[in-house]
Amino acid sequence: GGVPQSLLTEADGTYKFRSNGNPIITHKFTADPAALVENDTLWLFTGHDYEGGQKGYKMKDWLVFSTTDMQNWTEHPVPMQITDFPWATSGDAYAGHLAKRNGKYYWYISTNWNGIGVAVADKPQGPYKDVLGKPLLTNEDCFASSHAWTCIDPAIFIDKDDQPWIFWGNGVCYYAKLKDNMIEIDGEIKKIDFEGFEFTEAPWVHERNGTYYLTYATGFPEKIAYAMADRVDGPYEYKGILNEVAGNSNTNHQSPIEFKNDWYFIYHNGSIQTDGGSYSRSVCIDKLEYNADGTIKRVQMTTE
Ligand code: FUB
Repeated sequence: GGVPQSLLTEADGTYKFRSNGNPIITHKFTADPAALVENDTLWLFTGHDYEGGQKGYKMKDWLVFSTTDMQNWTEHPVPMQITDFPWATSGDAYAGHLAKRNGKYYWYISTNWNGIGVAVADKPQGPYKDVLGKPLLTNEDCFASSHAWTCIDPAIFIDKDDQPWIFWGNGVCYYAKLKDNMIEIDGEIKKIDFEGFEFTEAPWVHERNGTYYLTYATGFPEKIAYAMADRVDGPYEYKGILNEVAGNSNTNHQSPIEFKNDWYFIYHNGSIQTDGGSYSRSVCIDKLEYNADGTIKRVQMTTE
């Protein structure tokens, strides 16, 4: 394969491209999408699989893209690298999530073994700086410290009362309150549990019309499932599968988001993989549609 890694052509270091269906980005491999909407712009933060025989999730940096119409995209200069977190000695840039609070942008990131960190910036496109100089959460912070892979995949949700929450996990889904400063855990770390909950990783919480939705990866190869609740901390009720990527990617990591009165389901698949297989992923976007009772329709994927 010959996907160029650097096509940054504009004087300001950005690269403009148009997406023609899925995957929306074809000049790089991208994974683990996390979207943030601000005014008329959708910001898309992703992980970055490498071209050329990457084996395992060996990712060195994260990427940031923006669009106002879901077709014309700007890629911004690389906003953050795993080496910006010197304590992340395992050196793998795993899934992250963006949150805006008090005029600042907080990027919660995970690393393969060293836990979850948080970086801050004044603008969505960065540059981002490690705030704590150490992890916000480590495997030891989780109850099942014997399960070494618990501490990945942060997801932030700021509730209507302004309370920020963090969800994360692998195998077990943890959650806790964040303090208003966004960089300290407030109180107890708890676990999500409900009938039919088979949690692999990639939690994401969103709210619509007073209903809270927890979407997450289940099984392996992964499908995205969802559950509904009346409160952010549950109890959640399992509601079913939203999508599965057919055979070309073991992982599947979703970001459901409302933008300009439509809901979108952003995820990744392995549809343009070359020699990387499951380790050469690409972000895709399809519509997310709700039924009248608030349940979500299975996502109609426009490309496999
Ligand atoms: O990209 C590395 C890991 O694979 C993520 O943290 C998981 O969600 C899965 O997509």
